Amino acid sequence: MSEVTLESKTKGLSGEVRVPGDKSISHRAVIFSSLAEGTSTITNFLTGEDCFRTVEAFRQMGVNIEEEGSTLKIHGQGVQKLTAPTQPINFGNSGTTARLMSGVLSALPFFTTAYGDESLSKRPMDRVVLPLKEMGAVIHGRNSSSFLPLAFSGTTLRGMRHELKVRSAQVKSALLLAGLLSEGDTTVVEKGVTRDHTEKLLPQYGVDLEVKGSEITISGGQALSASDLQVPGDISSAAFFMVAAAITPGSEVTIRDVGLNETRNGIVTALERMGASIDYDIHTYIGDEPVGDVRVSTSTLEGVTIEGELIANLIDEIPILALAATQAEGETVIKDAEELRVKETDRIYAVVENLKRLGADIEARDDGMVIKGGRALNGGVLDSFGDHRIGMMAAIASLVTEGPVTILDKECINISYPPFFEHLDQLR
Ligand code: SPQ
Repeated sequence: MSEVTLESKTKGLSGEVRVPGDKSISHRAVIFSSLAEGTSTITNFLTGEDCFRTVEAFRQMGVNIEEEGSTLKIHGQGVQKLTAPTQPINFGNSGTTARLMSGVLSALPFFTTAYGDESLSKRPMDRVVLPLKEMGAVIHGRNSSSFLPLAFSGTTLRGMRHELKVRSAQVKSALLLAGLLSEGDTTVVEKGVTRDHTEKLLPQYGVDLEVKGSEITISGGQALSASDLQVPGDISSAAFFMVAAAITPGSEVTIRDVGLNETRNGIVTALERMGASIDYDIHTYIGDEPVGDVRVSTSTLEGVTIEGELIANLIDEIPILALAATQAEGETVIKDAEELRVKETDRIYAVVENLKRLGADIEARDDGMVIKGGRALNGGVLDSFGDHRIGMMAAIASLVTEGPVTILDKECINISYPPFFEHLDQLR
C-alpha cells in the first residue's frame, strides 16, 4: 500500500491550473460513441482508472478504441455489431461503469458477466437491477442480484415508466440507456434533480429525448451517430483547489475551463454561502455544457447548513467541503446526505474518522455530519480507505495542519485525478 507524507503549512497557493476532464462526461462519451456508428474523437478525456473501465468494457465487446494521451478515437459500428465478451468484464472501482453498463448489457442480445473490486462489490446494484428486471431484463447475481458479480442474459426489453426511489444520476442514466435499446418508450421520473449530462449529451449523438420537469422520455430503437466532443474540466476535481485556496492563508488560484453545469455547481454555491472569495465566468459552451474559469482567494469562512436540493448538486464534494468547514467560524451542518454511506467507501465515516484524527470537532449523523469550525488542526496519519476523494481531501488538509500529514493508500487518487500531486506542487 503506497503512502505519502506532506509537509504542513504551505505559505499560500498561487497560479493557474487546468484540471483533467470531467469523469461523468468521459464515461458517457465512451458509452455513446461505442454504441454509435462512425468515428468519434473525444479530447480532454479523463485518463483516470475509472473511465478506462468503461473503455475496456467496450473493447471486450469488439469496439476499436485508440488512445493518444487524453484523446480517444472511438470507431463505433453501431449496437448491432457489438459482440459477446469471452471473459467477465471488470468494472474495477467504478460505480458509474457498473450502473450505466448494467443498463446497456441488459439489452444486448448476448450473455455477459461482470464483477468489481472489493469496494464496488459492496455498493448496491439493486437500485438498477430491480427496475431493469421490470423492463424484462434477465439478471442474476449475488444476494438476489443486489451486488456484483452480476450475469446478464441479454434479451429484448420493453420500455416503461419508472418512478425513481433513489435520487441518482447513475440509475436515471442506466434506465435511459436501457430504454434507448428497448422496444417502445421509456419515461424516467426523477425523485429530485441530479446531474443531467446524459440528457445533455445524447442529442449530440442524434438521439431525441424529451425533458419535461422531472420526467425524461426516450424512444427505443434510435440509432446513434458519431460525434466529436471536448470534455470540460471536472468540477469535482476543481473543488479540491477551490477549497485549498479558500482556506490556505495568502492564496489566489484560478482554475481554467471547468464544467459549470447547473446540476453540478453546488460547491460554488456552498462556498459562496460560507463567505468565500470566489467568482467565475462562463466563457464558452461545449454542446449544452457551460464552461468557465473559477477564481478563489483566501477568505474568512462561516459555518452553514447544507441540505435538501443542494446535496445532489455537490454530493461528491462533501468530503472537501467538510474540511473547509473545520476552518470556518461557527457550526456547519450537512444533512440529507445518506447516499454518502454507499459511495466508494462510507464517506460519512471516512471523513469524520480522518478529520477527528487531525483534532477537528466533528460528529457523524446518520445522513451527514456536524462540524464546529475554528479549531487548529494538527498533523497525523490519515487513511484514504481506498477512496480517491478521501485521499485528496487528506492531501489538501496538510495545507492547514500544524504538523505533516501522511496519507495511506494514495494510489486510489489515480481513479479520478492522476496528475493531482503534480498540480498541487505547481500551485504550492
Ligand atoms: O462512479 P462512482 O464510483 O459512483 O463515482 C462517484 C465519485 O465520487 O466520483 C461517487 F462515488 O460519483 C458519482 C456520483 O456520486 C458519479 C455519477 C455519475 O457519473 O452519474 C453520479 C453520482 O452518483 P449517484 O449514485 O448519485 O448517481
